[in-house]
Amino acid sequence: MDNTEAHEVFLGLGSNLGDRRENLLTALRLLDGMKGMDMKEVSSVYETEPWGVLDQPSFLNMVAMARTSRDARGVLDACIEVEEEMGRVRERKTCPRIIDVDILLYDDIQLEQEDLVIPHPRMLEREFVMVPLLELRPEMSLPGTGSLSSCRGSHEGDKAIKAFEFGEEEWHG
Ligand code: PH2
Ligand code: MG
Ligand code: MG
Repeated sequence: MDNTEAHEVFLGLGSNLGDRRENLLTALRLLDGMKGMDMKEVSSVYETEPWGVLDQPSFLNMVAMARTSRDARGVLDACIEVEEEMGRVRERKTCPRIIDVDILLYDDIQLEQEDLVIPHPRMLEREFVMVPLLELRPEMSLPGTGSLSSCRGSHEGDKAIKAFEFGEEEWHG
């Protein structure tokens, strides 16, 4: 038996290609079904304007919290496996994608590796991350940065519009 309760990981999910709602749901179910991953909480789903490269379709974004027995690298493997299983094609870094799953936070670790930086280095600037994250954890603090509630003023949701919520029975197998 693995200890799936050991660590808490927050994931950012996004889709701006195909059936975006279905893509998010498929990703949640696949992640929940992976060894050592137990999906616990999901935020509402937000319609968001593309950030960075503007010339692409708008996104649906959400944040999910899972308990896991995997280490951070193992969670990254799970994220990539789900993206690949869903047929994501990595062309340019910024092109439209059926699914993107990023690690935002893993317990309170700070990690800086070539392909894995935790906390996610750009999350504080991104409404499509901060609005759903603060929905789940209004009192969240970030290792190395402190309380996030001070960020709330600059993330009032004007570019992340709440679209709908999934029912737990939809994503919890
Ligand atoms: N992801 C990006 C770049 N820009 N914009 C929105 N609204 N949502 C995303 O998930 C997103 C983005 C790169 O991962
Ligand atoms: Mg991303
Ligand atoms: Mg990614």
